[in-house]
Amino acid sequence: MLITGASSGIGAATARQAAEAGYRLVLAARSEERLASLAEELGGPERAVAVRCDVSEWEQVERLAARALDAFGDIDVVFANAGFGATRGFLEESPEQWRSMLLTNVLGVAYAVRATLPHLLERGSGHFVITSSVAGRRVLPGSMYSVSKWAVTATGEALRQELRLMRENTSIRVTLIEPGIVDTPFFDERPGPDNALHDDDIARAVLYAVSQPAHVDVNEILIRPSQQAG
Ligand code: NJP
Repeated sequence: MLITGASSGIGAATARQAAEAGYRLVLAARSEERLASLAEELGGPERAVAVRCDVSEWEQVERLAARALDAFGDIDVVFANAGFGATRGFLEESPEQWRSMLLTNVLGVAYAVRATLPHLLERGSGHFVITSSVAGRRVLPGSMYSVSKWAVTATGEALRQELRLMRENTSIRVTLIEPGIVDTPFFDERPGPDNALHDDDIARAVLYAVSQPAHVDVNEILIRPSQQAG
């Protein structure tokens, strides 16, 4: 399982649960030290490799896919999960922050698909799991983050339709994960474990999707903490 955004939060929790389930892992993010210590925790190079990768840079994502194939010879699951947010408001943040967020959240997902799709098509099967958001299902006021996540939701569905309608592939599955508020370093001021989902709650949803029988394609999982209304 190749995971982007594996250095913390949802990606790291999913790496731990996937390791428990027997997956060998390729962990990608920009924070090399955190990735390296997670890879070590999960069993070292035989079980988990850490690859520094900025998903907004095509060459780095291409190299990531190559490293994954070098390490393990095969990719079963691509979890395109890296992403970050922005303060709401069209006069907040900066044009550069928006650019960086859109490159990471939107193009980063498309690059991960592009870099690994040839391999999955060649082997004929596999699973793309993509982290969108509740904000990718409903529009939030002043939210460029929500704009980015609508594009991510569209990417998952466009990919699924391409596989079925253009490539006549019925074995590669596509799952969009759409979390509500999760208590992770995504937030500068974290909501706290009592007011939000935990990273492990989302990891369980990922493991649920990838452990279904081959004929079951779980397309979307929208998952809110019980307290969350909108
Ligand atoms: O947040 P966090 P989450 N290239 O900050 C990485 C979505 N989501 O686990 O590069 C490569 O702990 C970053 O690593 P680093 C959210 O939009 C969340 O909550 O070392 N990697 C880290 O590993 C995102 O898509 C909530 O800084 C890059 C990871 O991304 C996903 O869940 C709600 C990168 C972020 O981990 C995981 O976020 C929701 C880059 N350019 C959706 N930029 C929520 N927490 O409430 C960042 O609906 N990363």
